[in-house]
Amino acid sequence: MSDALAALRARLDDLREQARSVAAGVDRDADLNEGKARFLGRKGAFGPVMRELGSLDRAQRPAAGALINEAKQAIEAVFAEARARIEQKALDAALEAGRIDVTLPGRRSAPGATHPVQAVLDELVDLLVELGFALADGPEVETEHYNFDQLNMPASHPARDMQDTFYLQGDLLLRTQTSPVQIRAMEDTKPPVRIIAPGKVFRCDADVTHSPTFHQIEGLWVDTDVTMADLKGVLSYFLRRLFGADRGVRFRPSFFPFTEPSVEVDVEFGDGWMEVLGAGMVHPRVLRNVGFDPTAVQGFAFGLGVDRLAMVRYGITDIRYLFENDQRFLTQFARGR
Ligand code: FA5
Repeated sequence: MSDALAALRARLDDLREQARSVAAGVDRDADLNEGKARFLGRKGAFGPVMRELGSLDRAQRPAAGALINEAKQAIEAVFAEARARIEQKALDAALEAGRIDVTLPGRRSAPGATHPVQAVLDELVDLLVELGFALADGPEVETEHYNFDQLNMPASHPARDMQDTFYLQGDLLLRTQTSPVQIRAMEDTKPPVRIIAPGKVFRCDADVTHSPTFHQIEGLWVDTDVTMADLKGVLSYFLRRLFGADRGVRFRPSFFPFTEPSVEVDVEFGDGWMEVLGAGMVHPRVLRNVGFDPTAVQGFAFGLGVDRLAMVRYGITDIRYLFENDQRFLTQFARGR
């Protein structure tokens, strides 16, 4: 080999050595690209080498060209290896960061549960449907006409004070009871009428047995020969099915403008009694208000306090537990706990 070629080889070997040490020192993509450009880029170290090729003897040029190509390829390989190393390192870091320890205990999702009020409501509705009552519905935002007037409580009637009312605009209000659904049902159907109407009602009321939003189920049965004995029979049967035969139940005379006679029903609870419903024989004036003839048809109606029945059912002593959404209270009703 001529001196010129030997010198070229030495120079190329030196470049390879330099490239190897540059490639070994980079660990970021950008540095790698910059390092590679220093050797193989347009203005890289091979530029001057190529220019020198022209000053060699023509006979030596092929051998020199081969040496240069070989060196270039070797340097390409050095940087390709460095790139693979950087990529592998990035992959390892990503895998490490996203590592899942399959031996850790799983995160348990808390199972939901039917709310005690909903559970009792469903149970009551099932029982009443079994007794032949059909479901009816009415709006929560009512008019004074349906919530009061048609139920024999005209504007001046003192009984309106029995239920502290949330009034809205005009003659609209939040219904204080499910009884307006009685009127709507009787307006829609000729006798016999036998419906129940579960739903939310609202009163400006709050203590251990009174909630501002609570639930009632209205019941109404109008036909040609419905009597007070039917009322007592249906309610007694219903309460026995709910609480068993041993639970004390008492009927007390009471007053509602839309029933005559009227009763309230208490069930034994703790050391005393819990009032759970109001009921009575539909007042003749109410029947007339919807176009029925009170000499031809009679009926009974009742309004169950669902939240109170839930309290008795589950031994809950303060109604506020039912709507405070305290998990410690609610999870007690989750099945399988
Ligand atoms: C009424 O609401 C009548 N509409 C019931 C009725 C219907 C009578 C049909 C005759 C014929 P009263 O205001 O008593 O009545 O309420 C009925 C039941 O709802 C009560 O016995 C009680 O169980 C429940 N209740 C009343 N106020 C509240 C309250 N603030 N929070 C929880 N439950 C209540």
